Amino acid sequence: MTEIAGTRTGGPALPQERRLVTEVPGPRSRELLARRAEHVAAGVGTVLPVFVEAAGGGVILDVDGNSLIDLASGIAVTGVGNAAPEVVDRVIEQVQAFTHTCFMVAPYDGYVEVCERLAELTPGTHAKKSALFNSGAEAVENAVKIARSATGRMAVGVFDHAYHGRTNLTMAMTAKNMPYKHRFGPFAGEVYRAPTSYPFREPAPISGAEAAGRAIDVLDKQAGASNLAAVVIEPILGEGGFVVPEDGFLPRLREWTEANGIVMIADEIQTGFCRTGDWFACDHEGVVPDLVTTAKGMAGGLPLAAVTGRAEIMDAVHVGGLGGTYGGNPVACAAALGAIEAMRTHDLCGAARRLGEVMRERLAAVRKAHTCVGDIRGRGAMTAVEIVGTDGHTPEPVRAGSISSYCHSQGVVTLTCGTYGNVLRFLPPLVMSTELLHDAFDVVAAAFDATA
Ligand code: PLZ
Repeated sequence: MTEIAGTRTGGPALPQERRLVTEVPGPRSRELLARRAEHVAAGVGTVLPVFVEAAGGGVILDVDGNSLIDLASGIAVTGVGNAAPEVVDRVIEQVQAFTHTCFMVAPYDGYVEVCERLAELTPGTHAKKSALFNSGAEAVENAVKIARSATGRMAVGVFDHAYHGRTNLTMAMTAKNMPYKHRFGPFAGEVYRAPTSYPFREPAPISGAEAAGRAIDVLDKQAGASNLAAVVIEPILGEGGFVVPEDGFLPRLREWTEANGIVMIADEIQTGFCRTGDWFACDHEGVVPDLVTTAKGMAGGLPLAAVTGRAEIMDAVHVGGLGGTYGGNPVACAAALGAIEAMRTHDLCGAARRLGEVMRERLAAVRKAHTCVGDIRGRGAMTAVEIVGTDGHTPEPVRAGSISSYCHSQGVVTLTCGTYGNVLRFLPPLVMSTELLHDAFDVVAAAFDATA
């Protein structure tokens, strides 16, 4: 594929550096922002004020020639790096062969191969099957459909601070009103919400098993264990603030769901595919859910999502009950196979752990000078810092926003999250060098000083 390699404009060959040649946003980005304002619906928000020309490895090149360090990965998607060669080569090969037949009309092997990989990589050694979809929200909806069909029950248990998507059912499952649900109701019924384990915000220390007991009590009282088709949980909260539950929380929930015939669905859409330093966040405590939802990191930037789980649960649905025109599109499947190959050959789980250590070390140094650092948390390359007031507790979303905006102006792409909007989260591509990450964190550290 040398002739194709010669025409590459993005990917890891882009100089891996932060380089500002104009103010951010520059004149060309400003022009495009004006066109965007005229033609794109206002409800679609954007974090970064620059338009993209190319991206690769750990940088994003904007239309004014600025090279920004990417600490977002398109919200935990391009873990393998933007335009990763393994992804690009397979996509080109596939797109030249055929772009679409619809797997429900005429099948192709890429779909089956992705399902094989998912069976190998997701937690547990039991017989598994998968179904492929286009987005995370669609995967979560389908996981619930499958659990309902398999159990003949209707109720769904979810947690405080959860994020599961923007469709009607997944809005109901998502905890936060603004911006996800505001004025969009009525929402789907039979969704019951339980407290999670949020170590930093517990009024008093509570063990993981106790926090699980507290959740189980709510679900049992409000829905009734025998009415629950599924309990859906993000093993580490994503949009909700990168909250890592106390050890023992997930295992206790697993025990209870198993004992009560409730399908445990792990939403690994943000945590999956090496991000946390394991293939999946559930691996950390050896928890084996019945179903796992995946998307984001799986396909190196192409839209692909999956539900993977126990063969007998997956097969409970009648033939024709699952599908969609584009689900498991051949180009997206080719991208996933390339991305998974890249994760394996470059040991991106190991890379995620190393990047995480650097980030936590740098944030610990920031904490010494800034009392607004309430909590540093996460796992692997899914790391965050919660920003609080002088009382060490009150959420400070404005300060978090200013720190993030300062980073953008200096050429570092950062994101915020959290129920209170006061969490800065860092999701670098897993292929980023530690040198580049250090450069990015020099800016992050300066942002704390500049906004103090
Ligand atoms: N489940 C755990 O993190 C997507 C949302 C960005 P889709 N998170 C990013 C936004 O503001 O829309 C997500 C997730 C978890 C489900 C989803 C939904 O995945 O591919 O965005 O539908």
